[in-house]
Amino acid sequence: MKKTQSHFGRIGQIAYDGAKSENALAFKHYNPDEVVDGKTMKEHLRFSIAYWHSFRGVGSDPFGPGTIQRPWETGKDAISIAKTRMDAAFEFFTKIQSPFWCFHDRDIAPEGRSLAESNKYLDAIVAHAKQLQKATGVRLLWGTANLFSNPRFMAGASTNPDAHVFAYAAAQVKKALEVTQELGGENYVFWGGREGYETLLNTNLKREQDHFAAFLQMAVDYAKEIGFAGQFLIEPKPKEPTKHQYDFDCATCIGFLRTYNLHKHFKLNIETNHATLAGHTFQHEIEVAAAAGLLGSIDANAGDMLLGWDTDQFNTDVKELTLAMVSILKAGGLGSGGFNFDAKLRRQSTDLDDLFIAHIGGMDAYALAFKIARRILAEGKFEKFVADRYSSFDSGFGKDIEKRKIGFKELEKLVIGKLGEPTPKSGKQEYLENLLNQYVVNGA
Ligand code: XUL
Ligand code: CO
Repeated sequence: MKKTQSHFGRIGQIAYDGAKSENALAFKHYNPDEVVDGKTMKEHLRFSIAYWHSFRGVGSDPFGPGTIQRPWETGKDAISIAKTRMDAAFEFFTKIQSPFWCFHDRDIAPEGRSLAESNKYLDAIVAHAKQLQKATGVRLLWGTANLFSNPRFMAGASTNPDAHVFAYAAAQVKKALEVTQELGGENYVFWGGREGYETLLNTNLKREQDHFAAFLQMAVDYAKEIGFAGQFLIEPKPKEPTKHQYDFDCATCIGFLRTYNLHKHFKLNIETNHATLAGHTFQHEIEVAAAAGLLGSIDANAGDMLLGWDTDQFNTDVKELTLAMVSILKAGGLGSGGFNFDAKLRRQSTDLDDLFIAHIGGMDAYALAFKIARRILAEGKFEKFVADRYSSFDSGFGKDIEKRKIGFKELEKLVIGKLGEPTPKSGKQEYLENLLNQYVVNGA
């Protein structure tokens, strides 16, 4: 990044200004350098910026073209525009104090007329990204391949009925893995773009799922061959673009990975709006992944409860995020994962400021939720309530059930004998909801 050139005019580095600040361009809760338990907030939260939304998104929707124009989108050819855009991106990552970024291969470099030409373009931009990473200290949380935009992938990539398309997708992921490794990527994501179907009238579901598993195994094998040590992540989503996506939700992915003996090589990248599209809460998906030991990373966003599609909004719902943070912290954190803002500006948010304001809001909401969640866990009220609720399994016949030492016959004898009818015990839902509200209102 040339020190002299700023793509963001008067906007400097965003600073922490405290909870009472009225400055729209300051953090109110995210203090990147604040040390909590021996680690800075920056290290705890591992925020990441999504290149596709923040630097390729223009606000287009099915009813109209883009509304957002960026001053850096000029240059003599596609490669030089891509480089200038990337300079602007790294300036933004630095100014917003995000330690990580994420990309799809085709976000950062233009697609060529052949795969060889696309790879050449990608190499040129990756070399540029490597310099920028070195100059700024910003790291790559994950890389991925876009296997859904080009018309060749209209019927899917690894689940395409045409083996030729499968081969193309394999070649593209091979390269995407190599460049992710080149940039020190800590993870590699598989979001199932068009891996699903529109109608079963033309689909062999079993064969497609077998092919999908074969594809993932090839990725595992190739990563081993080249010594890529990053974590593989699958990102569940129930629908959109296809009517039915194979990676429907966390539970479906866990079943799929275990069926094909891939679970040792993958974890899950949970996106809030994908959880809600599947009819789940964000926290539910985190708990399901954590219970299977597969909690990997988060695509941090929100949907709109009144709309049935993936609106990818910035999440400012502190209560929802507090619940998510409690579950994440209880599970031991995200490891090599992080919170990636897979979120875009609304179509009418056309100012350059809006890009900062949106990320500030998201970062602040996660930071506040993180602190509230830590207080909740330190005080242990919910955990104690839940532990007491299950305490009948801590001793006696309850313990024998958990230890698998007892069966139907013994339990029948107990019920007919000394146990009789169970006494009802309140679940105290309203009490717990009120308690949660108190934590959220009182804040950090
Ligand atoms: C699509 C989505 C993707 C993945 C990466 O809904 O979330 O951007 O995160 O391919
Ligand atoms: Co995503």
